[in-house]
Amino acid sequence: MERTFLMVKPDGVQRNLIGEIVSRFEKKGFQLVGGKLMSISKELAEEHYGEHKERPFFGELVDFITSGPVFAMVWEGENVIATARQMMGSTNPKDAAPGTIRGDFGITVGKNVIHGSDSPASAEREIGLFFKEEEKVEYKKLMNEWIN
Ligand code: RTP
Ligand code: MG
Repeated sequence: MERTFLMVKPDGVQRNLIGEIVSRFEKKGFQLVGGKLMSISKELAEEHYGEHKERPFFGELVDFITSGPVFAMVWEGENVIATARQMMGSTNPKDAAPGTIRGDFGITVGKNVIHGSDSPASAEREIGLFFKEEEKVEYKKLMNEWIN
């Protein structure tokens, strides 16, 4: 089953949006496999956002993501990578549709509430960066027979 890495960013944690965000993915029918409140080191931030190293906003991005705790998660389900990106909305909240997380809760591109892996390769890389094997929990959700 497909898995993705999602993270409530420091602005989302400070604004008490962890529960709201977890709830959206739960209600959709995806399954939580791992989750933890954590601080991100500068080294982990630079590695995680390595693809943006040459961009002018890289320094700000690293400063922001290390500015306070984040809630890191692994979610599982059919097409969870692409569907989670749709549920998050466009990177810039000004372009994000109402009903999406960024559309409903974000205002500026720098503080856009949530991160989500953008491809299967990113998901595998990011899950490996943030979660140890023993931090991921295998369990059968009995309710899933109503979804799948
Ligand atoms: P994320 O990686 O955080 O899930 O966001 P994303 O895929 O939707 O967007 P991405 O292109 O990967 O950009 C990563 C984060 O960098 C910040 N950003 N700032 N100032 C700017 O023009 C700018 N562009 C991007 C955003 O916070 C974005 O989430
Ligand atoms: Mg990205």
